[in-house]
Amino acid sequence: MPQAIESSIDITSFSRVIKIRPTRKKRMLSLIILVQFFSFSLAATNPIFPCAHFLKGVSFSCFQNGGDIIGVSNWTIFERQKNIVGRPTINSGQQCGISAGFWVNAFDDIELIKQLGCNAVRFSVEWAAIEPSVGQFNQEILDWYKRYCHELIANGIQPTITLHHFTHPAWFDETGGFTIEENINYFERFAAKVFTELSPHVTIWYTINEPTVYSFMGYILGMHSPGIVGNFQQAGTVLKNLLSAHTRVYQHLKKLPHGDRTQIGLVHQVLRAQSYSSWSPVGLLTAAFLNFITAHEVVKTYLCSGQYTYQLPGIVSIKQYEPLAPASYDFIGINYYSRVITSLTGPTCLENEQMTDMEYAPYPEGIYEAIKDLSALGKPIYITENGIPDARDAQRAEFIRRYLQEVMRAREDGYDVRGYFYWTLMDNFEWDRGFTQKFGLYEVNFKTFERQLRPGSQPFVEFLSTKAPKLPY
Ligand code: GCO
Repeated sequence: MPQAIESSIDITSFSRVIKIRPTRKKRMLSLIILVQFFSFSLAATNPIFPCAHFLKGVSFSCFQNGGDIIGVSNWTIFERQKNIVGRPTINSGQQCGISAGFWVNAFDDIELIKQLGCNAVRFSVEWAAIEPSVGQFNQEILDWYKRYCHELIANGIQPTITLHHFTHPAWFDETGGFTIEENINYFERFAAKVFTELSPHVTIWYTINEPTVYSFMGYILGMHSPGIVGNFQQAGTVLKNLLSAHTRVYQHLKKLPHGDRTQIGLVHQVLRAQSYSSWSPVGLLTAAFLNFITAHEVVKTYLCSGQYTYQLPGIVSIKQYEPLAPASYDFIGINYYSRVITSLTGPTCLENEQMTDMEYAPYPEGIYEAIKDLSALGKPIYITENGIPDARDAQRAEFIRRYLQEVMRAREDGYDVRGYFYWTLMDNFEWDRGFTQKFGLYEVNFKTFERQLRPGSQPFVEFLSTKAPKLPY
């Protein structure tokens, strides 16, 4: 077991972790004093954003940008383990560490978000830092998040918050995590605590990021924490419990002060697989398998009717009915990257397409299809993630142009899309791939922590400079 990393978040502990130079330390100290001064005066006016305009922003998770700094998360345990074939769980044994230095640079980086021209940002809160041991909430870190929200608002950027983005305290996993239904209580208590602290300033909340990805990557493919391979029963149970957790948290938060003026939704990754050839059994079977584990219809049916059905004949059958589910989300967050084309030799692309740095080619029409598909639920949509891994920055500009065109086409066709968040602000820790995938609008030098805007990000900057459409409510 790793040691608890830090127990308090004073400037000294930050600097010890990141080894910043004294001049930088001084600059940061004055910045923190300044931020505290401003946050004090802002707290008096209780800043909040009215959701009147289309949101245009960037999305990131605190763990991916900053790692663990207080408390120990499931990913800190996971990244130190070996997988079932005895290799490090993360690409070449990499570890997240302090990643892009979020916990030190967060306030400076607001300037980067502002320079892009964003009117909103989506980020996650780190449960392991907020509740490092069971039932013990770290008020310092909650206050830090409060100041962070104030500072965003002071810069014209609306903070929107994800409560669970793949990471949680290691102690939660020790209790069985989301494999045990009763453990939802822990998450509900954490969510209520964060909401109570931050809802005076935050109107848009995402309960859980990508429940399906959490379930199949962690319990079927074993590539994400906790690294379990082929356990369909657990994968189905975890997905059920994550969806229940979403519904329960929604119901709970809505009853808290400010609940009625906030919008709360679930973030779902739409990932569809199709076979390159219509006759290759391997391609067809792989696509069917991927479509089963990515469980798109399971989530859609649950949200639409409250019926949860996770079934693979002879292997797993889990059913549950939750009558409150259809009335437990104000919007759907869609994470959309692309589709997967399967073949005998593995993932591929069509003749006129070019692979990204991951195992897929861009498929801009897919984001339109995802919007159209989930619009059937009758709720507003936010694109909560969309981006490209492209280390050479050769495809980024075209990717951004074409996907944004599709999102805007969907709006013109009458679909109720209320915002678009690009994944992601800067290069960061891409889970099992470590630091190999470059999704950032800003390139990060992980030795000096310098951030540099990639030329390919320009079309996004142009999009951000256009006036955000006013929403009709
Ligand atoms: C996910 C997550 C992000 C990823 C992003 C790029 O979709 O897995 O929400 O944390 O980093 O999608 O793969």
